[in-house]
Parts: sequence; structure tokens; C-alpha cells
Amino acid sequence: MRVVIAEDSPIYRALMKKYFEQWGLLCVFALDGAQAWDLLRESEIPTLALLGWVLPKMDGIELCRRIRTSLGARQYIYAILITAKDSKQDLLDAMEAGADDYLIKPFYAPELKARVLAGKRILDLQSTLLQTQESLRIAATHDALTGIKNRMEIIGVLKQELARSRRSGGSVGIMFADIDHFKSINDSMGHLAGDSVLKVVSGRLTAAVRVYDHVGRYGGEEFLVVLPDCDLKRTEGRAQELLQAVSKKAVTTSNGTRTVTVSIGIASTSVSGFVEVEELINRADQALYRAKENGRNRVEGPLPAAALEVVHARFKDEE
Ligand code: GH3
Ligand code: MG
Ligand code: MG
Repeated sequence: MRVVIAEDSPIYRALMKKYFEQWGLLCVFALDGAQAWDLLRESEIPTLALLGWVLPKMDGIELCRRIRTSLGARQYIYAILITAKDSKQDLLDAMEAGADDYLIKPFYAPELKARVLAGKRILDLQSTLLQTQESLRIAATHDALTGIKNRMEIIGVLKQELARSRRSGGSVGIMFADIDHFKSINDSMGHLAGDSVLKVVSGRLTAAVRVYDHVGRYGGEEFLVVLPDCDLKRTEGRAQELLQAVSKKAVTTSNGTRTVTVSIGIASTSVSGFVEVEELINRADQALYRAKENGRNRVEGPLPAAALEVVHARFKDEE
């Protein structure tokens, strides 16, 4: 918790500095309302704000209003208004403007400390709530075994990237990577060793991509990698690197060591044009199928136009 005190009286500032030092709490001072506002909005750390009512540049009531209307819910500020105004209507005005509590000058140290403790309890509760919210968000969007994005999340990311590239005119590349003969890894080394292999492979894939690329577990032993701003050529280059990254060192599990390879199917909007998510995934999936057919541990992309014509001609002959 950080403490921000907006107080223009040097006497009260000195007094509060002394109290807070005694209580082992660090505090920063603002000499007017504008300075206080800058301090309050600059950080997302839970903050206890002690605000004078009458302040140069912006009064405490306006500060309370801004805290409640302009700052997001993630940035809870517990605001205590400190003033010599002591009518019941003043108290109501302060609370309606967004103050959490109210302290009348002159005050004694125990009164201030009691208010600060109540504020700290609320801020601690708020932090716990935000942490829980964040844990739930991670659990809902990430795969429990590997810790990388889950299927829904990686598809969401791809959707966003496709929409962004449509606006910016760039291209999006994707890779569909599937571990080769994974069933035989499970069968020979056991399901737990299989799980370790999944973790190691997802770790190697994640480590091998750029920070702004995204790796997700699409299902079982299949991974979807989203590469913003990658045409087919660059996507292929990156896929070859991933192939190396996965296979270059054998994977050690509690039940033995084994070299693991993946097959990768790639697609990019630089070839497909602006297509929907399902269509792009479908193209990468078909390419993956060919990578498996052509011997595994390899990358395949869309069929070149000439080859497509041959395939079509063959289908025509067979009709
Ligand atoms: P291919 O080279 O053609 O991809 O063959 P494969 O054996 O990798 O593919 P197949 O689809 O036959 O088998 C995939 C296996 O992955 C079957 C399934 O039991 C296993 N699997 C899926 N999810 C998990 C998991 O979370 N942990 C473990 N250990 N195995 C899993
Ligand atoms: Mg598979
Ligand atoms: Mg497989």
C-alpha cells in the first residue's frame, strides 16, 4: 500500500510525516490538488489518499470525484477527506463525491491511525480480490498442464491478429505443430512421461518464437502458433527453426529419454488473402496432414498453384 497525502499546510504535513514514520508507513506529499491528482493516477498500487478539502488548484472534493469517475476499478484508492468543515451536510457532500471516510481537524494521532487501519483493511481486501480475479482469468485462458494459452484463447488471439492485419494491411502467419508418434511415446514410456514431453515441447516452442508471437495448445499434442506480421516465407523460416528447437536435444522424462519431433503445417494471409479464422486454420491443418504423409519432422505449406492444378487434373481423370 502506498500513502499519498495532499496537504498545503506545512504544520499538518510535518505532523503527519511524523505519525506515519512512527507507524512504519512511507508516504508522499502533494502540496496542491493538481500534484495530488498526478500522484494518484500514476500508479496502480493500492493507495490510501489523505486529501485536504481546501487545496490550491483542485480541491479534495473534485479529487474524490475524479478518483471515482476517471480511474479504473483495478486501481482502487481509499480516500479520506481531512478538513475543518464539520457540518453533517459537509460530511454527506464528501461521501457523495466519493470519499470513503472523513476526518475533522484538529485530530489526534489515534483517530488518524484508526482511519488508516480501516482503509488498509479495505485495500488489502481489494488486492486479494484482484489477485483471485487474475488467477481465475489465467485458469480460464491457459492450459493447466503446459501453462500456455488454451484453445479458446489462441483462437481469440488469432481472431484479433486477423482483424488487426485487415486494418494495417500486414499479414498473419500460423503454424499447426503436431508431435510425431506421440501415442507411441505414451505407450512405451507411460502417460506421465507423455505429459512431461508435452510440457517440454510447449516450453521449447514458446522459447523459440519472438515475444510478440503466441503459442497455444490447440488440443492433445497439437499446438497452434500465431505469428503477427509474417508472410508465408517468414512463417516457413520460423517453422524450420521450431522444428530444430524441438528435436535438437532429446527430452528426458522420469521414465527415460527420447528424441521428439514435430510436423508443422503453415499458412499465411500473404497467400490466402483475408480469410476467416476457420479457413486459415483449415489450410494449416491440410498442410500438416501433408507433412505427416511426407515423412514427419518437416514443414509443409500451401500447395503451389501448379501442384494444385496437377491434383485437380488427377481428380478430373479419376471422375
Ligand atoms: P502422428 O505422428 O500421426 O501425429 O501420431 P500420434 O501418435 O502423435 O497421433 P495420435 O492422434 O494417434 O495420438 C495422439 C495421442 O496423444 C493420443 C492421446 O492419448 C495422446 N494425448 C492427448 N492428450 C494428452 C495428454 O494431455 N497427455 C498425454 N500423455 N497424452 C495425451
Ligand atoms: Mg494429433
Ligand atoms: Mg501426433
